Amino acid sequence: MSYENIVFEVKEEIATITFNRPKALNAINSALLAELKQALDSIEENEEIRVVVLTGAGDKAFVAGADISELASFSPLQGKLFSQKGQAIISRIQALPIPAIAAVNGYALGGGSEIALACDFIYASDKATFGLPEITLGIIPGFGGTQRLPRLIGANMAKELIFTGRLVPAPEAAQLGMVNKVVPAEQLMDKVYETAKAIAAKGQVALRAAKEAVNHGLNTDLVTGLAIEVDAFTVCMTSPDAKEGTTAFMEKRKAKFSGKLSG
Ligand code: DAK
Repeated sequence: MSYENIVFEVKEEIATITFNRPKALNAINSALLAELKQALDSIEENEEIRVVVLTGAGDKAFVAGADISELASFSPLQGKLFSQKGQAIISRIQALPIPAIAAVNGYALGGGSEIALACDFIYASDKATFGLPEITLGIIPGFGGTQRLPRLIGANMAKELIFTGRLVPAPEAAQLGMVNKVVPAEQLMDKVYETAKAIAAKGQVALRAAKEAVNHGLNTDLVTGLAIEVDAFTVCMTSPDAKEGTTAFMEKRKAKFSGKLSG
């Protein structure tokens, strides 16, 4: 499949998905969703890819939400299909076995914030703006915003933002705990790739186990979560990377992980 609404690149074990409809501030339409699904399929099928970065084309927007002109033209059933597809595809970002980093370079509004929230963490440029303004359109966030935002920043703050639709500049989003790091716009991608490379160099079994343990644990009580951690830890102990990591420490050298899922 060729891509027209996103750019999909893989370089040095890091995949980058760039939302690419700059004339519409990278708004999400059905065609973009289909291409995002295709890119996620390619990532899941390629064990060489260790980290995925999501960002937006141009210097103005990450993603300015669902494409309002397309939304306005939908029949109820088309709207339902768009919503089902959108939720499923965006949830797949969170469910990817490898880490996903959002590099938010501008407006991340509505579905754009929701895509960023489905990533494992967010770095933002100092020019970025977040927000769930759906309420001003007479709708509510429909791509996971009512669920992921309160889990990240707490119910009361999330409710205030969802009820008012207020836009939040990146430094405030960082204070709220939505964003891990805010950097000058021109340094954003360098900082993101620096972190992506550091993560990609780690043992692949441990990385996947860590992501799964955190994600599954958040959906359950502490006792069950701790049991999930035990299982994930056990999986790590079966991997050659665990042997290499501990041996390297004893030998006072840097670990050389295999980068493989099996021995
Ligand atoms: N959709 C379509 N086009 C958009 C767009 C969007 N979301 N955002 C911007 N554009 C287009 C503008 O129409 C304009 O196009 P031209 O007029 O040049 O042809 C171009 O991008 C540049 O935008 P502006 O001229 O407006 O640029 P400004 O700098 O003045 O303003 C802005 C930037 C981001 C503040 C403004 O464009 C804006 O407010 N955009 C809309 C943001 C928004 O409300 N986003 C939330 C969309 S609602 C669902 C699940 C999920 C969703 C819905 C349903 N189901 C479960 C059913 C999700 C909903 C949303 O995301």
